[in-house]
This record gives sequence, structure tokens and C-alpha cells, in this order.
Amino acid sequence: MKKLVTILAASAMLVSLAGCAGGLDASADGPKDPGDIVVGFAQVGAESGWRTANTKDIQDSFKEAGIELKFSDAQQKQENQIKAIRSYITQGVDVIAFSPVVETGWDAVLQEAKDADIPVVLTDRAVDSKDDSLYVSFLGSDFILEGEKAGEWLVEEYKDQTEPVKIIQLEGTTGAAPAIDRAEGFANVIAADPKFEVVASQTGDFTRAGGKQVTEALLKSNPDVDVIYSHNDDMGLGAIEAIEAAGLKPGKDIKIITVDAVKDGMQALADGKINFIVECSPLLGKQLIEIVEKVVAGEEVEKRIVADETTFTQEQAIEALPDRKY
Ligand code: GYE
Repeated sequence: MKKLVTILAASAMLVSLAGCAGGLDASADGPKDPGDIVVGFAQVGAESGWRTANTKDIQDSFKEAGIELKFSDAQQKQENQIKAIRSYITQGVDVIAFSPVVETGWDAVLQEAKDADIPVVLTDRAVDSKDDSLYVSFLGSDFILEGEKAGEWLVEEYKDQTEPVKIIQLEGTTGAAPAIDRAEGFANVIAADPKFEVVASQTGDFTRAGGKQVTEALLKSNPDVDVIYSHNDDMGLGAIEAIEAAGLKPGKDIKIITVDAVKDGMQALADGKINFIVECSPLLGKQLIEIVEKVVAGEEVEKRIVADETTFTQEQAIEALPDRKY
């Protein structure tokens, strides 16, 4: 009996040694099995319906692919994301993926990952690093294009009006790529006609509470506003609450444009409280896994992968809602 235990222990050791060797030099044993890959993902937080759907999609996709996912939620703080990335480096994960809360300030930690030979995939949001060898790929939407689509709807909607169109902009997290780019794309398009006037622009940090609070305050100083352009659905939903509390009709007295097209946003659009939504897909899990598998196998990956997206009017939202997954 004792002998059997010794033999079993010895062979278990051999197996684990073999596992170790495989981890150190994958090429000697051919490609890694999905079960041997470990990915560290540093998420922004849980600030919006979009983010919740994005987290769920990533977690579900990794589970389905049988790839181990270490997941952390930075509660919208860059320092927490940096800590999480450092801990993934220390743990020696195969790939690090993260959605940078703001664009600036990543060079040092990205360099640490590069020095440790751990490839980094930017998911959803960009960094402003000059050295693009600090990450292998950036998978996410074209936020400038999203802002332009919002602006184009507005230009068409008011094409027969000559009087000024007063706009309040609810900005996303200050310094975040989608906040910077959605403002830029929108501004580019509406600049063509001076009747469009952004009378106030403030951050609501991509949250419903933020959108409500900012709208409440801005409605007092701008009671004659025509349009609210919100960088995401959640802040737009907060704005709806503030508009109703002020005794006005969202979608009628004040028109609302948002970005994302999550279920709650689409419901408000179908109910006539939002007028137009530019889609931004949170379903990035499958594409992220494809990138991870290629990177681990030593294959080339595209530096920039852009999600395909559409827009929704109220009629289109009514049609799309029953099949909307998130
Ligand atoms: O639009 C917003 C979220 O980075 C694309 O972040 C994402 C944005 C999304 O909080 O709802």
C-alpha cells in the first residue's frame, strides 16, 4: 500500500513537472491547450449597463472557451487598474487584457508587461501611448464615428429649422477615450451649421446618477435647451428622470441622443423618451479570445480591430427590442 502511494506521488510529481516545462517553453510541446492559458483582465468597473453586459460577455466567452480568466474590477480608478495589471505580471499570466479607464498614464506599467514578455490587448478603450509596441492589439469601437453619427442625426432632424438649436452635452468619464472621441466626432459634424450651439457640457462619469445630477443642475441654468446629447445610455436615462422631475417631457420638450443601445436605453427609445441611439457593442468576448489564442500561438494579430455597429430610431428600437440580448 505504502509503495503504491509512493508511486502515485512520484508520477503526480512528474505530471506537474511536465506541466511546468510546458508552461516555460510552449513551443517544445506544440501549441498550448486552451486549458493551459491564463488571461488577466483588468475591467474599468461596473458604471453602466454597457459595462455590465461587457463583463458578462467576457466571462461567459472565456468559460465557454475553457480558458482561465483572472478578473478584477477597478471601480473606475486608474490606480486600481495599474495594481491589477502589476499583479497579473507577478503571477506570470499568458496575456493581459484591459479596458483603460482614461487614455493617459499607462506607459510605465505597459513597459513592465513588455519587459516581462506578457502581451497586452487593449479591449474597448484606447491609450495615448506614442509607442504602439506596448500593446499587441486594440479591439473596440470607433468612438469618433459614433459621435459623428449622433451629429448627423441632429443635422437631419433640424434641417428645416433656422433658429438656434441649444444643446447640453453629458460627457463620459473625463479623460476616457469614448468621452474625448464622442465629443470630437459630434463637434466635427455640428460645426458645419452655426445654429447648433452647445450651451453646456459636463461630465456625468458614464453613470445614471451622474447624468441625473448634471441634468438637474444644467436645466436650471439652461431652461430653454432643445437637445441633450449624452455619451452613453445610462446618463441619458438619468437625464430623463431629471427632465420628468422638472415637469417636462423627455423626447418631446427636450430631445435626447445617446450612445450604446443597451436594453434600458432601447426601451426608453421605444417608449419615445429617447429620440436616437448610436450603437456601441459590448460583446467583445469572442473576438478577444481569438486574439488571445493567436498571440499565445505566436501568430500575428491585427493592431486595430473595429466592431461593426449600427444606429436606432424609435421605430427600429421597437422592432429590435424583443431580440436584444443585453
Ligand atoms: O459607452 C459606456 C461605458 O468604453 C465603450 O463605457 C465604453 C463606454 C460605454 O461606461 O456606457
